[in-house]
Amino acid sequence: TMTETRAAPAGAPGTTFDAIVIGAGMSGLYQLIRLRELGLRARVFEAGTGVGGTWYWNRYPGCRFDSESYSYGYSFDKDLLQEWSWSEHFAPQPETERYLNRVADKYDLRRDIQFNARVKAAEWDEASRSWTVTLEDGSRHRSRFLITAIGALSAPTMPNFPGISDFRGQSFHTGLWPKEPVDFAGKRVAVIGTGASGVQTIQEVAKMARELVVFQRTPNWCAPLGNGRIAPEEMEQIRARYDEIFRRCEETFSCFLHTPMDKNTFDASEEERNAILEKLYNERGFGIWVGNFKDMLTNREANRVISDFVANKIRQRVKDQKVAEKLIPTNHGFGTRRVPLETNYYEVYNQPNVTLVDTRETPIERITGTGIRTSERDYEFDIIVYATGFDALRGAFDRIDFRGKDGVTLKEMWKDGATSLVGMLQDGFPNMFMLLGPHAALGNIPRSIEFNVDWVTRLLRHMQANGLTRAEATPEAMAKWMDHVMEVAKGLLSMEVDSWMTGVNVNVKGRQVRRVARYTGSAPAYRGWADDIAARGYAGVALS
Ligand code: N01
Repeated sequence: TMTETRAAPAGAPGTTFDAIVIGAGMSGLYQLIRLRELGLRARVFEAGTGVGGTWYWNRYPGCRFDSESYSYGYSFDKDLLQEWSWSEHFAPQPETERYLNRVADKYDLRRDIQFNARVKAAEWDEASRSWTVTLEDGSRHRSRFLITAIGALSAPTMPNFPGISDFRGQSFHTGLWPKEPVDFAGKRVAVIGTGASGVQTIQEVAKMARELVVFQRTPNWCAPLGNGRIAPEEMEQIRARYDEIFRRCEETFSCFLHTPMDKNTFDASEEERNAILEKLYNERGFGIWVGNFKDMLTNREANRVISDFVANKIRQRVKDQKVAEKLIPTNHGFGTRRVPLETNYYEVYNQPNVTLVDTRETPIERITGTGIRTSERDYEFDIIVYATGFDALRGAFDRIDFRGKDGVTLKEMWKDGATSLVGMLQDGFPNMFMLLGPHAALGNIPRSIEFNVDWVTRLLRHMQANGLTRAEATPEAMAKWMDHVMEVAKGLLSMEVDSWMTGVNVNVKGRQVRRVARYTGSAPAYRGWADDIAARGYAGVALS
């Protein structure tokens, strides 16, 4: 019965499993379901106390999807799709966390998940062809296969200001938000950072705080989310269209419902162009970014057209033109960094209780016991919110001491930047499979997760069927894939810009010179590469 299995010791020290999965977010949960289907003894180690990954840790006010809810959920279970209702076109975090808990319940997943279990190290042993995983509590666990489900944006980073621990008020990083509600009413609040997390936070906190000061270093190009509630009848219609919705996601460049138009910017007359941009700006979701003219992110002149269009929108929406100009990016074009989607974000700066501080003009010098000191003055706060982002793409890998063949560490292997074979394998690290590893397709992430999990599952099934116990990417296949990763990034305006997408987080490290941090090709091209490897009997993966 359920009670008996729940009562079983969760990974008694020294237990041996067929597969260990690190992380119980969207990747880890789905992988566990598939591992069970293969009849494998699997154990998931999760640092948090609940399932959900991103949707467990990021509980800041305003946190929600930027992908349409119904394109974001799992697609593998038709019953689940029919049973679940999304309340909004872009569901808020509590709903997504409930959804993932529902999945965990439906499949009785928790009995194979050990919570409060942060993985510290993982070491390959060639003789036994197995991994030894060490948790922070010192316990060690062995398994044939090691699957990392640790996320691409999961290692939060703090700024390097002095005095952070001196602050006597409350302070929070958006990506490590407490479970207990934070009361902003009547409080003086600072938000540092204006990426997607900062923008979502600012919109909400501005409604509650007595005083809100936003510390912005680099403005981002934001565009309207166009959210709305989904009435029950509309949800019925969506449910009836799920096959079509997921087929669409499979065809598009980044697995969103939106994809670039088959048209260049200057193919359209100025009048036509403005009409198209106006429509995209007022539409729901990422259309303005990933559903725009197809040359917008490669042709500098085309990019100027859309940048000017959005700059004018900001000028129209913000009353004080000095503030408006501060909110308009000047060092990068529209869409060359991740576009935060917003609901009345710009209007927040028209409120009397909200101030914008440009930290390029007046840099933050330190955090004090009572607030923040800039080069200009001291500010007093009750709450400081750090919306300062993540050590993206590989930060979660760097936190774990991975040791592969001959004791080589993954850090050493990646000292000039991460490498991979289709984002999932790394030579020197046999039987380790990365879900959403470096160079996996990102975009609408769950679509990529499902593809990665299915690909790994298929490889495991192939190994089972053929009595194989060891899989390792070949250096030749790795080199070929990495050439492709470099090749597709050529000519992209986004490659000229510092952001987590180019692997830059100035609190941690600067730009990689020799390698590309993220796969910038299309999701169909990515899947094509990975499927081709499988179709050719795992060419490029040495199996024995
Ligand atoms: O992180 P970010 P994020 N002094 O790196 C600033 C996904 N996401 O958590 O640009 C001053 O984008 C930093 O300034 P600058 C989404 O993919 C999705 O917001 O480096 N400022 C920047 O403004 C997103 O792209 C959703 O100059 C400092 C901010 O902090 C990704 O996660 C919602 C600083 C960091 O922005 C990351 O977003 C939220 C310093 N020392 C996030 N250090 C949804 O779709 C950093 N900053 C639901």
